[in-house]
This record gives sequence, structure tokens and C-alpha cells, in this order.
Amino acid sequence: MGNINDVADLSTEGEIAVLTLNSPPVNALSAPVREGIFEGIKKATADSAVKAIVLICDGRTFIAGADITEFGKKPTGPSLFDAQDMIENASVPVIAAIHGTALGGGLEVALTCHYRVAVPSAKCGLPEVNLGLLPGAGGTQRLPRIVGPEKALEMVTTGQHVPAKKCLEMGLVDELAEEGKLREGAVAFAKKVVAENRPLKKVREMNDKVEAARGKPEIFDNFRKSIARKTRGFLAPEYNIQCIEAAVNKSFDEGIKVERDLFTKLVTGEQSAAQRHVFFAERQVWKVPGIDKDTKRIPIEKVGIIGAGTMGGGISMNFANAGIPVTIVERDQAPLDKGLGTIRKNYENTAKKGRISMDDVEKRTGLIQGSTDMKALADCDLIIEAVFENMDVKQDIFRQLDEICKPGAILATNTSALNIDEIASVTKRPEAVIGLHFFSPANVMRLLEVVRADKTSKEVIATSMDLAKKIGKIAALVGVCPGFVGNRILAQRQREANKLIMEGAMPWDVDRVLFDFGLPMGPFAMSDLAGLDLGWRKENSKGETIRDVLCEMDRRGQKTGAGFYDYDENRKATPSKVVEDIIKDFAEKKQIQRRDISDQEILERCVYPMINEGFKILEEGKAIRASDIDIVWINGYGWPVYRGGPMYYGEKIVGLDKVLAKMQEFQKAHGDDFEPAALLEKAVKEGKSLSELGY
Ligand code: T1G
Repeated sequence: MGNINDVADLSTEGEIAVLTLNSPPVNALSAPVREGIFEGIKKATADSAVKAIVLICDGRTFIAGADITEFGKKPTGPSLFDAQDMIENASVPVIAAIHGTALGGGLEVALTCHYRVAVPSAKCGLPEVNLGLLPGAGGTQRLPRIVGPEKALEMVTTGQHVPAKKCLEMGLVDELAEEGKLREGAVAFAKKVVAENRPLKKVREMNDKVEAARGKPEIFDNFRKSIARKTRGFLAPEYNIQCIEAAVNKSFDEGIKVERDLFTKLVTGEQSAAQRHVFFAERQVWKVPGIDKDTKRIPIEKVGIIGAGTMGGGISMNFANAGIPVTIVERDQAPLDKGLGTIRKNYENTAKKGRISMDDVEKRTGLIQGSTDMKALADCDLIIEAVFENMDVKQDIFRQLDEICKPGAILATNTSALNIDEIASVTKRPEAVIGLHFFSPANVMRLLEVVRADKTSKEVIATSMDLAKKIGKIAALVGVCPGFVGNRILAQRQREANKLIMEGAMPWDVDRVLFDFGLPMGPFAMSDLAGLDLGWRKENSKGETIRDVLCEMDRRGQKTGAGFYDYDENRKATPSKVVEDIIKDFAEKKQIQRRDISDQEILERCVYPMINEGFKILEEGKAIRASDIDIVWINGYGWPVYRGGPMYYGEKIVGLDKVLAKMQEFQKAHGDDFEPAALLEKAVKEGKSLSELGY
């Protein structure tokens, strides 16, 4: 029967037609793929010899959704709905043959097929919520009709990829084919459907499960409560819930109307645009100019960690989780035993939550060995130093590593602040030195800043980026500068937050504004959580800062029941009159005339200097692209993904002209802390975007 178009081929096996799509990388529902389905099904059903049709994909996966790159563009060719109607109303059974990931529009296409067959390794899901969307091609109306409203609520608000075996149990797929034999399995299933004259099972007509939930609003009320905390600020989860509610309380076609209306609101909205930016940014961040698949990689089969403290322990767990043996070195046995004990306790706690088995606990702790002898690191492929922040101590360790470690080993430091070029300069192999800046807790936080030093080789960079992916991190390649990218930008916000509470705001005002903006916690609540005395020494305290005064008063944060806030026995924070008086007193001593400060000014004073610093980082070449900075702040500092990241927010939501104007206004009023970056001025002057300027 031959080619339908460049991405769709129709063939037959006896009375079974096989429509094969092949549109790399993920058979997304681009215009040609939609046309291929529409014309392919049409042609197959027009042939009276065809008794059933198998829809299958070549390449690594079944259809992984709508083509996200087409959003916002004028659609061409048959719509997705046209293609789906062609399938659902076909005169013969259509069987979806699923491998890889049937996601979003891909699963929605499969749900218009009359039957679904999958290989055991396949997964199905409706992850549109992760793009600030909802399944807009009938998924919110068909899924609950198969899996029930409760499971549908969970799937559309988490975007989880459900393994095929579970899909079979839920009725989402009708049969599992042998792994690697999907086509054979699907054709055999199709022949069975024909032989047994099975009906054209239209999911849209399966109403039992939705009708059974009618008149039970508590299903939705309870569900809303259960996800309120983790979906704070997001629009899409609530809209997804409203669609499932419509599936229960309305007819199929009325439900489809609700779905279309809400989908249109989301796809044209600010949040989804930001989340789609982040989707592509998370894929761009791995691409390093000058490094490609031909760049040599150093095999990493054994890792060494120096320091069994909080960071060293957490870092070790990442490698053990990936099955890579780790040797942790500490100067003395006691801190080593303590560190290894903490690692085991962390694993046991995870097992108690049912996320891993006790067998996993034994396997992973079994991969982590301790030693008090640096020579134990001699045969490691990568050594990560994670001791306290002191240049002399770190340089001494790197001199030793230079002597002990085998040629070709990567010597990495977990420093979050010190100059890695200075650390590398004490070794005879600076090309092997790199920064691997993990975030605490290191076994949980997804972000890894990979810090290239002046002499770091491409092999070491390429190997480090690949390794980051292997241990489940998202890595951004950054340059050596104070605070690298994440902390350097954080310092801008911290500085302004401290100035604002002098000028008239209170710590709880600043925290409220940033919390409402979508950050997980404001700077002052964060300091109370971490402990105000982190790095503070009583003997050096001169009472020159609010923090000094609070620590001297033993208000050291949550752990002492008081810090910037007062805390009750449940650690619930309340604004503190004591702190209010201290701040007013401080301002008076510094002859600062306090004034009313609006929430808008608090937000702009805290956020715009962050964006401006991002511009400086780009112009200095300390980050490859603007979206990498967004990835750092979203994955390391809790910047709300529905605001795209600081650089996206500045350019696409606020507008660079407004950011620049405000920076200039603040510079006049508050000094050169607000001096605009040259690249920001250039972008506004030339009316160019960061990507047009090559960032
Ligand atoms: N559209 C366009 N490009 C896509 C794409 C998509 N849906 N999915 C992946 N790509 C590109 C990606 O940018 C990358 O490109 C390459 O494919 C490999 O991806 C109507 C509205 C499928 C699990 O949300 O989750 O359907 O960087 O690096 O790690 O209701 O991609 O190589 O140039 O991620 O193996 C819903 C999104 C869409 C699934 C594979 N679907 N994709 O992961 O590879 S909305 C999704 C993924 C929708 C309907 C609605 C993953 C993956 P490049 P990759 P991977």
C-alpha cells in the first residue's frame, strides 16, 4: 500500500493493515504526522480487504505528544481532532501498538483507537500539566472512562509516566506483547479481534466509571486539598481537575467543550509559555559548544569523596544510587563513622517511606567504603573534595591528590565560593581539575553547577556533564567567579532584602512578597531555617548587623525558637515585636529615615538586580546561555517554573526596557548597586532579545 507521506507508511499483513509512523526524534504530532494518520487510516479503511489496522511507530518511541515547537504557530493540514475522528469512526478496529512513551496527544490518539497493545517496557502518561497545560485532545474525558476519576486525577496532575504492566491492570492497554516483538504481537492481537468479531470499543461510550462517581463532589474536594501545597501558584492543575469533574458530571461532548475552553486559556497564557521555555531549556543546558559525542569521555568506575560531612555524605549517595562504588576519606575514624552512620540512616528513612527496599539499603551502603588514608583514593577515576571552605586546606588536599591519584583521574572540588583556578594552580594537572558544586541536601537537590576552570580539559567537562545525567542531576556548565551563577545572583537579592528592612520594610514583608511571587521561602525565613549563626563567631561579633544582634541575643533561628521570627513548639513562625524594635533602633542609629515601601518595590528591588547580574554573568562568559541561568535558579533555588526563570521573567514577562528603566531609577535613588549591565543596555538599545544577541 506504500508511503502515505514522508513520515507515514502503510503496509499489510494479510487482512491487517499496518500504519507505521516514523518522525524522529519522538514521533511528535507535527502536521506531517497528523496527515499521515488521517490519510493512512482513510486509505486503509477504503480497502475492503482490510479487516483491522495496527497503528505503530518506528524509532525510540510511540507518539510522545503534540509537537511543542508548533505551539503558537498557525496550524496546517488535518487537525489532531480530524485524525482522531478518522481513527475512532473507522469501520474496522484500530489497534495502537505502543513502545517507549505514549504521552500527551500520543496517548490521546491511542485512546481513540479501539484497542491498545504495549510492550512491557512502555509507559503511558498525560504530562501536559508539566507544560502548564492539560490534555487538550480528549484525554481528560477518555482517561477517567477507563481508569476511573481518582486515578485520572492523579495522572493528569502529576504527569506521571505509568508502566505498561500497571496500564494493563487499569485497562488502559488490552494486552502486553513480547518485548522486542511489538509488531508481531499487535498484528496477532488484531487477527484475534477480527476472528472473535470483537466490537469497535469506543472509549467515549464507556460511561460506567464516570457515572459511578457522579454526586460525589468529595472526590474532587479531597483531591484539591491533597495537592494544594505542592501546586501553589500553578493554574494548570486546577484546570485539569475541572476537566475530570466535567467528565463525571457532564456528557462526553459537553466535557470536551469544557476541556477545549480551559486548554485554550492555558495554551495562550503566560504560565504555559514559561513552562514550555523551561522544557526546551532543560534540553539545551546539556549542549556545550565545542563538545560533542566524539569528545573523549573518561570512564568513571570508582569515585572518591574527601569529607564525610553533610555534603560529602549526600554526594556519595548519588554515586551509590547509580551503582558506582565510592570511597569516603576522613582524617579521623570518629567523623568517618558518624558520616557513614548518617548515610545509612538516610537510606533507612527512605526505605521506611517505601521508596526503596531494605535490600537496596544494603546494596547502596555496601557500595560506600570509608577510610582515613588518602592513599585509598589512588585508583579512583574521580575524586570530589567536600571539606569546609578554606583555601589553604583545599590547596593542601589537591597537592596530596596530585601525588596520590592515577594519571587521568578527575580532581573535583565541591567548593561553592572559592576560586577553582587557585586550587588547580597547586597541581601539575590543572586540566584535570573541575568544580562540581552540589546543593544541599546533595542526594536530593537536582541541580549541579559544573564549574570549568581556565585549564579544565574538554574531556573532563564532557565526562562531568555525562556523569551528572547518570546520577540524576541537571547540570549547568558555568565559569569561575565569586558564587558562580546561583549564589552570585542570590547575593543580589540578599543584599537588597537586608537594605529594605533598614529602609522601612520588615523581614516578614519581604518574605511574604517573595513567597507570593512563588519562591518556596523568603530570605529571612530561610536564614532562620538554616541558622543565623552559620559561619558566625561570637568572638568576632561586633553587633554591627541585625544578624549579629540576634545571635548575641541567642535568637539563632528555628533551632532556638527565635530568630527573625518567633516560633511556637510546632515551629510555626510569627512576626516578632522584638525584632521589629531592633530593626527600628538600628535604622535610627544609622540615621536612616524609614518610609513605607510597597510590595511592588520590594519585588523589583529584590528581583531586578538578580536579572541584571544574569546579564553580567553572560557578558563575562560565565554561563553559555540565558536559559542555563533559568535552569540553575529553577532547580537550585526554587524559582517558580511558571515564571520561566529570572532571565525569561525579565525578558518575556516584565520586558527588558522596564527592567532597565527601573534599575536606572533605583541607581539614582539608591546608588551603584543598581548599575545596569552593559549587555542589558545593549539589548534594550538595539531592541534585541538575548537569543538574538547570541545568549
Ligand atoms: N514536541 C517537540 N519536540 C519534542 C517533544 C514534543 N512533544 N518531546 C521531545 N521533543 C524533542 C526534545 O526537545 C529533544 O530535542 C528530543 O525530542 C529528545 O527529547 C494535545 C497539548 C518523550 C520522555 O510533554 O517528556 O500533547 O534537544 O531529550 O530524555 O494534549 O522528551 O534533541 O533537539 O527529552 O529520551 C505532551 C515531552 C505534549 C512529552 C523523551 N508531551 N517529551 O525523553 O529525550 S503536549 C510531553 C518528553 C500535548 C495534547 C497536548 C521527553 C520524552 P533535541 P529528550 P528523552
